[in-house]
Amino acid sequence: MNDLNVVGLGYIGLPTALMFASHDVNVVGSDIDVTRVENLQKGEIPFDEEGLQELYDYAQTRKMIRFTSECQSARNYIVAVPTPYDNLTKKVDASYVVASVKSIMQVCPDETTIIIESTIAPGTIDKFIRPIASLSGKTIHLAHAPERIIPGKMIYELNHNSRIIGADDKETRQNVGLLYSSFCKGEIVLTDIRTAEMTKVVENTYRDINIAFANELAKICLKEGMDVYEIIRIANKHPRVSILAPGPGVGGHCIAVDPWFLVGQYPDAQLIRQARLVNDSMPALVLSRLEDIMKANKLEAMSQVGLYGLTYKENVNDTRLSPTIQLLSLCEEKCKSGLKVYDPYVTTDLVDNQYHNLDDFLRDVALVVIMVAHDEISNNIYKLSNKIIFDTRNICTIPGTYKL
Ligand code: SAJ
Repeated sequence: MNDLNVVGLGYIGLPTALMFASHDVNVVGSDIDVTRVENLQKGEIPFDEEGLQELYDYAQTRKMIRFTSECQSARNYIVAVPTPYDNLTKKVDASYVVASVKSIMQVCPDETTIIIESTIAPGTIDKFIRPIASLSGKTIHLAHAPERIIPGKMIYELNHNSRIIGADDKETRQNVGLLYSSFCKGEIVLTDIRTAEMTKVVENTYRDINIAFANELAKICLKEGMDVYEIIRIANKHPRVSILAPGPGVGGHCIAVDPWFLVGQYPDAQLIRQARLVNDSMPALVLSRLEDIMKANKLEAMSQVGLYGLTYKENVNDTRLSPTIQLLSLCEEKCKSGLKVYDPYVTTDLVDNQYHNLDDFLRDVALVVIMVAHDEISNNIYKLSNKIIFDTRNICTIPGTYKL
């Protein structure tokens, strides 16, 4: 029998499945997206991540992984599917997790263990998953092992980060801990399911609030004509102060999403809600500052402006909830168009007026807005010396550069 079926082969599921398969665990990776499965069978990886190709090649040569579009019988399951939030209620939308667990129930043997890795609000397993497991009539051991890996450093962090494992009883905790210790070199912390659920959401919420504080400081400093980066740099010399960096907004499907789970469930969580709103307001702030900079430089047409970067952060090709895309949709609402856009990591056409070469892009614009601090632009910053520059990431030291 297969040791493990990883359900959901996205940003988390795929590296996780490959990591287990590279450490002598017999893995089936399944995904309802048939094209993704066929591509993986052919050796095509759906996204770029340092070390992922090597991990894939290694797992394949060891013949420890195969890919299918349906769940298979296995001793253990890991569910790593998306958990968005409901736009209206802000509560977690657990429908993909629920659907995955229902599919697992069709094929799993008795005494199987189902580990949810997807980020979920506290109480989600009790409310949505436990009833499905109970109804099946099989003995199912439930666990929550939320991931903590950061895009751009996923493989390293999979190996080295500490892991939380929440389960009902000591035996399941230890068994799941043992499974993860096949590759995980970090500390494995065993706890109960609700604590694991809450801890994961709290970690991302902490970061969101810290970024919101930096963004709020940027707004205050802008009014006062002060340099927010210098203030944060000096404040961070205090032994107990560590403020993060302001930026054009918070993107990705983790930090911009998970705090909403808490707000949806606990509407009195004012600080968490406010932090989300501050971070969500940043693309609008960048646009209004851009309009001021254009006026000051007598630029009238948006077509003279280029946005550098489409991804949600540096050196990844992930564009989910990207601040640049949010800014572009704000422009459309105002009936403004013509903004030019370039990102070295986005090779398909995603938005209007998108370029695929840095030099072509720079040739056609007078003002460049640095939205993402990819290494490419840091290494070629000299190419901006004859441009008006609005740097939302604080990477450019050319005199006259506008900052947040
Ligand atoms: N950002 C800022 N200022 C900062 C740091 C980040 O504006 O000082 C912005 C980034 O540009 C980006 C967004 O925030 O748009 C989020 O990026 P990130 O690098 O902070 O985090 P993610 O979303 O890529 O990954 C986070 C990580 N969580 C924490 O650091 C607590 C990662 O460890 C989690 O595994 C991941 O969420 C997840 O999957 O939950």
